[in-house]
Amino acid sequence: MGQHSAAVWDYRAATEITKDWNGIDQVVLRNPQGALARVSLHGGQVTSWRNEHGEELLFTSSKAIFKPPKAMRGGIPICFPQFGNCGSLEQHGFARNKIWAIDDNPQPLLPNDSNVKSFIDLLLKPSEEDLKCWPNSFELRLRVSLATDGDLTLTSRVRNVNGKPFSFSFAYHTYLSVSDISEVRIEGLETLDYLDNLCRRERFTEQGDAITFESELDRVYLSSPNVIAVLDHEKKRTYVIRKDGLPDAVVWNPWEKKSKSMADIGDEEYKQMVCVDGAAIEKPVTLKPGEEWTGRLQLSVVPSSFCSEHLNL
Ligand code: TA6
Repeated sequence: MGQHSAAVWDYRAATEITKDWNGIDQVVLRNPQGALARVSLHGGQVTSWRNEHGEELLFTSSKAIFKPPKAMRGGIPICFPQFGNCGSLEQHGFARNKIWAIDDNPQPLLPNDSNVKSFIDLLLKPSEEDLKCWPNSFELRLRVSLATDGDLTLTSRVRNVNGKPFSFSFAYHTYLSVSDISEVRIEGLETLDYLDNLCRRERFTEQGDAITFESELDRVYLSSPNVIAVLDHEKKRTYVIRKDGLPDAVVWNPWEKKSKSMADIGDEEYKQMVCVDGAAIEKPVTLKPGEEWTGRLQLSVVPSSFCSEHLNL
């Protein structure tokens, strides 16, 4: 019997660099089953994550402005070194509005990365302009990886490159694609305290046995568990968000009125999206010279039946 040669996975072919519609480099990651992720060097932003059937799992607004320096509305913008507009910088910080570089000195894969089939390492260092508005000597590295089972993992490392100590907040501003926001349930955030951005960031305690949506919702859940489930009723599938180094979770849907006031989202598109962001907001991260912080986010999709039986939320 002929020997079936074990197909050797070509990592380099699985990570392709192309140009996007603005002529900006983007990296396409693929796995053997046909799943795919796209990462733009504009902002280090994941702009697409598709399963092996080609279904898009991240929301992208049909009216997104794909023009620097504005971040594209959708995908996973990187919010650093500030979340929100409570500091001196632009809303959600400058990282998502800068052109990143491909890190030509990436860390090797680790033994527990055995199921990673394609990855890219990006690097953001402050420009002279950045140092004028945020005078801190940092390096921000982002690894985006796609695994055999289609899971998408983002690992960010912020290092204080021997400057004075500095503090920052951080969020993976994750726009998940959903069938109908009014039939979405989020599990794992029950009983937590949250800051309500619709009530001057006042602190409340979640009373519900899950988060559901009937109007605009904009909250930062504090000290949240590292596993959160976002159930899409119509598709009977659940996004499982696993995080590490990211104690808080932002949940946001603009609903109808806010959407109509935003130029870069369709009036009805709020129905097809929900933001659930792994974040470090309530207690900013402080790094002394030479110290490094790591924030990791893993996104999976499972049948909702699996979720309720196997995820002890
Ligand atoms: O909580 C999420 C949030 O801060 C909302 O208040 C809303 O502003 C959203 O982020 C979108 O922000 P962006 O700057 O991406 O338009």
